Amino acid sequence: MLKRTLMALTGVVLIWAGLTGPSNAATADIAALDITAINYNSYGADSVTNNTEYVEVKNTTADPVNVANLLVQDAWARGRDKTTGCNTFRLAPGALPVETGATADQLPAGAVLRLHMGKGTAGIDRSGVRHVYRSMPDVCGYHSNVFNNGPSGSNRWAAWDTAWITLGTGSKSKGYNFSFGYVAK
Ligand SMILES: [Ca+2]
Ligand SMILES: [Ca+2]
Repeated sequence: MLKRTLMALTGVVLIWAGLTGPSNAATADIAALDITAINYNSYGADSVTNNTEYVEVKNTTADPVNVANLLVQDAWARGRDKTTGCNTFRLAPGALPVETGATADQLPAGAVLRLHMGKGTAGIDRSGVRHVYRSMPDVCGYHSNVFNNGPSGSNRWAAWDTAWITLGTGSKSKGYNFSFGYVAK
């Protein structure tokens, strides 16, 4: 009888841990992130060697947010539920550049992170913006540029697209028109 009671109590503890564990935290975390800018057009020719595209997110809360496994997709990837390959960027655990001594994967309160769908070296710039990169293959989008076109097929040259960010079970998106300029805010 005592053993059964202990087992029941253990079950209660495990359920409680599940309710307050990472999955719930991740849903709360996406609410803490806003898409603050999208560079949908590289200045100059759109090529695999000239690809400046990025999605910028900001932690708008007063607490750090764990951004490990943050996923970026365009409308084409989102519509096909693609989480790897073309037009996707999954931020690997440990890939976020952090200040010396800071906890891995934690985007500090108020901090800005740019996820570049192009070539580059991860780092924190003088303004404190975190930069991470995924070099997109030439076969993806238009010579590796994925945000300056529609989903695919007859829509390939559509003057619009949508950037999606997903963390855990929560997602946010921002649509824009590819009409003028280079960066949508
Ligand atoms: Ca261009
Ligand atoms: Ca696209």
